[in-house]
Amino acid sequence: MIESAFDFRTRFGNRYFPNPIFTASGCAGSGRELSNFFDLKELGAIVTKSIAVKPRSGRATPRMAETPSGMLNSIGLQGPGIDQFLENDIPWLVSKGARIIVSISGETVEEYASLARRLRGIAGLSGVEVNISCPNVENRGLVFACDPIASRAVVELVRKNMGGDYPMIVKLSPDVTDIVAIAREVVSAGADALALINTVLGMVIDIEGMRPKLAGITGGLSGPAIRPIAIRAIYQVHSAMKNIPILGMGGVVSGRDALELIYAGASGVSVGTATFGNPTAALRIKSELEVLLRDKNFTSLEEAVGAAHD
Ligand code: RRO
Repeated sequence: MIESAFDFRTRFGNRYFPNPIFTASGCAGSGRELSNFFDLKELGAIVTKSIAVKPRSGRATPRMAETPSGMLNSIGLQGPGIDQFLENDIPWLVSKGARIIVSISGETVEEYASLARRLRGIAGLSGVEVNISCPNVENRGLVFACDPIASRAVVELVRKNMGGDYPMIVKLSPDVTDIVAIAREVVSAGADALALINTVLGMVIDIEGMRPKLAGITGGLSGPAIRPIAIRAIYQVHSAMKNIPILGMGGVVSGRDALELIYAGASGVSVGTATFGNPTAALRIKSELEVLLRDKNFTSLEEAVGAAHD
């Protein structure tokens, strides 16, 4: 049987990706473990765990808890710091032929600026995710994405220091009253695209111990429990700015889930928590999505983006 032509590509800023299924930052490190299961080139891109200026050991344990249809984490940006990351992880990912989106996170606007300077002109990158929405910082006042002025300051400085070689995708928090207002602010400050959504702030109490289950007390909720929140955020932002690409994430475990995010307005879909249960989840979701789109007679992914809107 001859397969009909189908264009599965997606675009963020000035880059094309062969398909829209990416890893979600924080759920696959820099891809080393996943590469034991499949060729990283098969995915649209690998989005690395958010990297900070200095090495960080993260928050105290326990820092993960299972919840109904979800998972709570309070990792606290554990990682090797930008120097080690650029020395070890980027060359390794380049050697695997993966398309790489580096996620960065800082505690001050100056830290974001310095991370952006380090990424300027690095060969082999396909984009930078500016994570301004980590829920697991000691001081909630440091969740830049909850404040339009702080969000703008970070995005403007990253753009200025990073230059325009690769797309800047800014990751927002659903824990705000008006996500469209924050989205407008970061886009006018220079973001090429948006990543929606980071985890939702949550908490679990151990009724035997009568204490919070996480040492960090609160954590970020992910998994299918938050999918309707992701759909809502993507739909609202896509309604307001149709030509800004959205990388959607939040509880995607099947091709049908990915299609739901795409119909809401996502141009790409990251798979995160599902990977913990099955390391090949993203690859399966990619095939399921392609079959679904073809069955529904789409000739390209692009035609399906935002299809749930008028
Ligand atoms: O490292 C974390 O605790 C973390 C980060 Br940076 C983030 O963006 N979202 C999340 O749920 N956890």
